[in-house]
This record gives sequence, structure tokens and C-alpha cells, in this order.
Amino acid sequence: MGEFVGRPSKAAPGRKTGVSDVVDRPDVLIVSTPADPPYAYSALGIRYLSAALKRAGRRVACVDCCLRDLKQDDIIRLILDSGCRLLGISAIEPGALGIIDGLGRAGFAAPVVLGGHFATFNYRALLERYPRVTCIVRGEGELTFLEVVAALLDGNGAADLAGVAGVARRSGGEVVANAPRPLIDDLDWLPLPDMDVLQADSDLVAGFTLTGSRGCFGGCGFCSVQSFYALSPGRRWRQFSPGRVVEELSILATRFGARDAWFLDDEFVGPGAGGSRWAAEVAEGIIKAGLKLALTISSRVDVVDPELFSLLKRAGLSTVLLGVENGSPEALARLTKGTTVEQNINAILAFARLGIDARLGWIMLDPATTLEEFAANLNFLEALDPRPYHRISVATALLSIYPGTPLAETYCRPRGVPLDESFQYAWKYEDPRVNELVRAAHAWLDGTAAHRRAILAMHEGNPRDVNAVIYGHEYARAYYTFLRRTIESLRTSGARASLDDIVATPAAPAEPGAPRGAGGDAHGGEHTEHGA
Ligand code: B12
Ligand code: SF4
Repeated sequence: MGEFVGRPSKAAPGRKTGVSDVVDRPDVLIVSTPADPPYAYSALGIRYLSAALKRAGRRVACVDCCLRDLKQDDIIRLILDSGCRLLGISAIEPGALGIIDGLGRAGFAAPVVLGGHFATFNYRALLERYPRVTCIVRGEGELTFLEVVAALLDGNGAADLAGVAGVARRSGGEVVANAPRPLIDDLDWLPLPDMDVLQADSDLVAGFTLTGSRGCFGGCGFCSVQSFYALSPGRRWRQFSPGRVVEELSILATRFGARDAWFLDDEFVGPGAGGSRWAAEVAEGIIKAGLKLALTISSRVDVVDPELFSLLKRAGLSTVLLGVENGSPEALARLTKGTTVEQNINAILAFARLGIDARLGWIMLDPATTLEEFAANLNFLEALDPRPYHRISVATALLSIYPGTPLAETYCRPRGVPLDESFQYAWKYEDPRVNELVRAAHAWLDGTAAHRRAILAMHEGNPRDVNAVIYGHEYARAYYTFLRRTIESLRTSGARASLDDIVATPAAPAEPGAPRGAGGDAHGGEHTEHGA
């Protein structure tokens, strides 16, 4: 959901890169797919899997490649050196595939099991093309992985996978998906995500994550979350008990000194009155425990009840990744967001009144975007998004359509849109003038890159630097003026925007440290558009 608030990784070349738990020849080694640049949050999925396996008596090690500045060859070497009997890879994008190829060339013989969103939805292509992949765990992983490990390490190997629900595998030269595994109904049954891995990686971690729930009641066309859980029978939204959530937060605060925590829940406030009650109980539990943490959650706009969010604020809520996506009713309908422009505006204004930092998840461009929608969205962003840097980056925020999402089925497959090498659908704009507009926007951004870098350098030095804010606003204004002029010329003549329009560049920023008066607003951290 929404936008990601990132943090620069603490990983530096030459720093700790190895197996995070000191286990020689583990039964199971689990790795996350590397992120570029490295990320400063510990990957939760592999820590849940590790904890479940350890509780069952397995010797497990993790390498959280997301946190580390590792080249592919380094990861392959680490895996080979670990002497593991089975390798699990958390694959949320195709970055894992190069590792698998490299392991094959290096003669790695242990079974390789993939899981995660990307592996779940692309299981057929992956099993057909990558003979080194033994099987794929589809959907929620803990229970299925326990059985897969037992089958592959204690049983008759791949033959025993036939009886494991939730697995995709090869059988007689064909790829088969076994029956799905029901979702874990009582999430409190799960052990806490492996805290020893977090401890071992603590010098690389700059922020803390947890989940209070799994699943979402939304049906957004671009999101794989509901399809991921809908693969399996069970409730679409399940929550840990409020007491368990508070326990996990307390451990992060006391054992790790966490001062902030990011709930990775797909959508924090669950459906209906039950969802709001649960969120309120979590907030009350945090207040009662006296925890002082700055919290981040993801939220749809249609659950924003000022009373609930003011309680959440008292519990420490400081940032909301808000699934606004677009300011045009037609685009919201195409994205099957299930929300209205009015709800978008009301939610943004409610957070402004509550003093909660709302970061807008935004999709500017989809295959059917029109010039009129684009122009209306520039107005929406200028009026309602307080962050100049965000306004700049989201003006060309492109919809990614992944296999497994509703739009893959309703838009891409019926039209024969091909998948590209990164397993995303390579869609094209229906209106070629929008393509021209985007090309012109990128040319303007290229032509003013030095300005942008200077402003960002100020911003990174001090996110609240008044100069950074003012120049950011000026830059965004100039950019939007250029975009509006280009739209106008495309509408009237259909002509290609001229690069001469780059003259609309703002004045060069002055040296940092020479404030030019107050105004505007800026918020910390880098960000990338992500998912919702
Ligand atoms: C935090 C996060 C990130 C973080 C950290 C990722 C990580 N490795 O943990 C960062 C910022 C790095 C990130 C980046 C990206 N992300 Co991201 N991310 C998330 C988010 C919000 C939460 C992930 C999480 O911790 N969930 C909680 C844990 C418990 O669940 P889980 O990770 O899915 O793990 C469970 C199962 O999947 C399974 N499982 C997972 N791995 C494995 C491995 C094995 C061996 C087994 C057996 C099972 C298994 O078992 C686990 C326990 O049940 C999800 C949204 C979501 N709902 O999951 C998106 C999500 C996974 N990300 C997504 C995407 C697209 C990306 C990017 C490609 C974005 C981009 N364009 O750059 C990059 C890829 C970077 C990379 N190399 O990994 C998509 C994936 C969509 C898809 N492929 O179909 C998601 C689903 C968001 C969305 N709705 O679109 N992401
Ligand atoms: S994008 Fe939509 S479906 Fe996906 S998690 Fe957010 S609200 Fe739920």
C-alpha cells in the first residue's frame, strides 16, 4: 500500500556481510533478495520462517541480503560457504534468479526452495526455466515450509512434496500446483519473528518493522495482496491479538532501543467496526504500556475516522502511508481502488488537522491516463501534497502491473500485453500524446538534474532546511508550469513538446545555510514509490 519511506542503509563496503546467526552447516539457510540500494529495515518474512523452523528444532541461519551491500557473487560464495543442507530464498522480485543460476554453475547441490509474492505468482515460469529450483511455496509460508523441510531433509526428497499443501513442484516433467494450504487462523500461534537475527544484524538496521495483521479487505487492481491470500481458504484479514502486538513493540523498544516502528501491515485498520475496534485496542495497549515510539502505518482513505486516528496519535502514530493513488474519479475506477476523490481530500485534510504526516501513495500514469486527468492531478498534488520532493517524483509515477494482480487478468492478459524480462507487463499508453508528455517530462528532469541534486543534497543534510524546502517548491512549481504548457501544446496541436521549454528552470539554489525565510514543509527520509 502507498509509498515507502526509506532510510539510507547503514551497510558500508567492508562491513559485516556474513551469515547473521552463527550456525555452522545449518539445516536451512534463508536469504532475502538484495535490494538496490541496500535497505535499512530487516526483512520480516525470513525472520518469521526462521522462528517457525527453530521452534520445530531446526538449525537455521539467515542472510538478510536486503540489508547488505553484497554483489551477486558474494551472495553465492556465502551460500556455498555456509554448508547448508537446504536453501530458502525470499523472492519478491526476479533478483533472486541470477543467484540461482550462479549456484547451479558453482555445483551447489542442496535443494532450493523459493517463496514470496514474486515466486508465488510466477511459479510456473520459474519451475519451467530454472531446474535448480526444487519447489515453490505459494502464499503464507510458515506451515508449508516446515513440511517442505521435513520432506526434503528427513523424507524421500522431492517425491514427498506431492503431499504438501501450498507447494508448486514438478511431476513427470509437468509443473503442478498442489492444493492450497488454509491460512493460519490464529496468528498468535506464530512465534515472534526471529529476534536473534535482528540482534545479529543490529549494526545494519536503522529502523524497526513488525506486523499487527495480515491481509486486506481492499480490491485494488494493481495490488497482489488480496490475490496472495485469496489463493488459500481462510479469513481475508487476520490480526495478532493487541497484547501480542504490544509485546513485540516492547521487545523492540527494550532489547533494541527502538524509538520508532513501522507496521508493515497491508492496511493497518481492518475492515468494518471489528477492524476499528482492534486498531483502537492496539493503541490503548501501547498507551497503557507507556511505550514511546514514533509509529508508521499504511492506511486506505476510507477508514480514516478522526476519533480513531487521534487515539492512534496518542499511541505514537506519526506517519501514515496513505493509499490516495490518484485525484481523478475515472482513474480511481480503472484502478478499482474503491474510494472517491472526496474521501481522498477528506483524509488528507483530516491528517493535516491531526498533525499526522500523511505520505501520499500515488499512481500518476496507467495505460489509459488522459492529458485531462494528468492536468487535473497536477492541480490535486499542488493543492494537497505538502512535500515538494514528492510532487516532483510522483508526476511521472508509473503503474507497475505484476502477474497475480487483478489488472494483469482484466487488462493485460485479454490484450496480449507481454511480460518483460523483469516479469512486469510491458503496457503502452493508449493515448500516444501521454507518451510524448512523459518523454518531455523526463527530458526536462534530465536537463535540470544538477539543480535537483543540489536541492536534494541540502534536503539530505537537513530535511527541514528552509532553503531545501523553498528551492524544492520553486523547482516543483517550474516543473509543473512546464508540464502544463506541454499538455496545452499537445492538446491544441498534438505537437511534440520542445526541449527549449527547459528555460522554465528555477534559479540555482544558493549555498546551504542562508535561509530565505520560513515556509513550506518537508519531511525526513528518502522515498521510492512502491506497490499501492
Ligand atoms: C517491506 C517490503 C519491502 C522492503 C523489504 C522487502 C523484504 N525483503 O522483506 C523493500 C523496501 C526492500 C521492498 C522492496 C521491493 N518491493 Co516490497 N514489500 C514490502 C512489503 C510492504 C512487506 C513485506 C513483508 O515484510 N511482509 C510481511 C511478511 C511476513 O510477509 P512476506 O515477506 O510476504 O513473507 C511471507 C510469505 O511471502 C512467505 N515467504 C516469503 N519469502 C519466503 C521464502 C521462502 C523460502 C518461503 C518458503 C516462504 C516465503 O512466507 C512468509 C511468511 O508467511 C510487501 C507488501 C506485503 N504485503 O507483503 C511489499 C511487496 C512484497 N513488495 C513488492 C515489490 C514490487 C517490491 C519491489 C520490486 C519494488 C520496486 N519496484 O523496487 C522492491 C524489490 C526489492 C528487493 N530486491 O527485494 C510487491 C511484490 C509484488 C509482486 N511481485 O507480486 C509487494 C507485495 C507490494 C505490493 N503490494 O505490490 N519491499
Ligand atoms: S493497495 Fe489496496 S488491496 Fe493492496 S493493501 Fe492497499 S488497500 Fe489493500
